[in-house]
Amino acid sequence: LSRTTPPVVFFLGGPGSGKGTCSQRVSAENPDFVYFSVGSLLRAEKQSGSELGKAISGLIDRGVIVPPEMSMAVMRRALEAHAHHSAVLIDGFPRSLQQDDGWVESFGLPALVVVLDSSEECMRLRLSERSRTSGRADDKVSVLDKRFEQYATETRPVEQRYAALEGGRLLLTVNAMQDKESVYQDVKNGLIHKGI
Ligand code: UP5
Ligand code: MG
Repeated sequence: LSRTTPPVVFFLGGPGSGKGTCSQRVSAENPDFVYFSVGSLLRAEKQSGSELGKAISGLIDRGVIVPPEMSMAVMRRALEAHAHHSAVLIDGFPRSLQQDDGWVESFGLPALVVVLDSSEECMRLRLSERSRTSGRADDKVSVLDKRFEQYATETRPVEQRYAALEGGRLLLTVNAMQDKESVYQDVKNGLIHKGI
């Protein structure tokens, strides 16, 4: 992947805001768009039992953001196989200003940053529902507080950075408390508007 490769779209928003649900649907309806969940890539690395996976495991299970070099390593590997797609959708990244710096330095600015905006109450409700079947170690109530704290202190500043950059041209904020269909339509219209 280089600066000349397909437009990149980041999907940000709090835990349970619907990043995965919405970005996977965009990808499913546009097979030419490749989809990556950095969280899923990290969970897969953990399952693999590799040295890196062991290091990651202790962090994600506690809701802590992994060091940027670890997330960049799993993502770089995944991206290299998909450089021919017409757009790259990245779910749940960058998680911090430091990660964003690392990305922009290597690959340049994203074409669009979609922020799924939701109240914490709404997100908690969805996650407690999902926790019954997700099997995710970090869906435990005890870990949720940490995830919300990391979102507020580490990830919100990334959203604010893009809100301020180029007069907010790179940011698309969507009301994520609507039903799934409406959220999807708003995102889709935003992508079309951007020519993606
Ligand atoms: N749902 C979704 N949309 C809905 C709607 N509009 N109306 C009603 N229900 C809706 O959705 C959550 C639930 O809500 C689902 O049951 C869904 O059906 C329903 P989902 O699409 O799963 O939300 P999402 O935002 O993807 O929530 P997720 O829990 O995946 O968000 P997180 O940001 O917490 O998790 P992620 O997998 O991205 O990261 C996990 C961990 O990995 C992090 O905590 C961190 O430790 C690590 N990580 C890093 O260290 N670095 C990274 O760069 C990325 C991750
Ligand atoms: Mg997700």
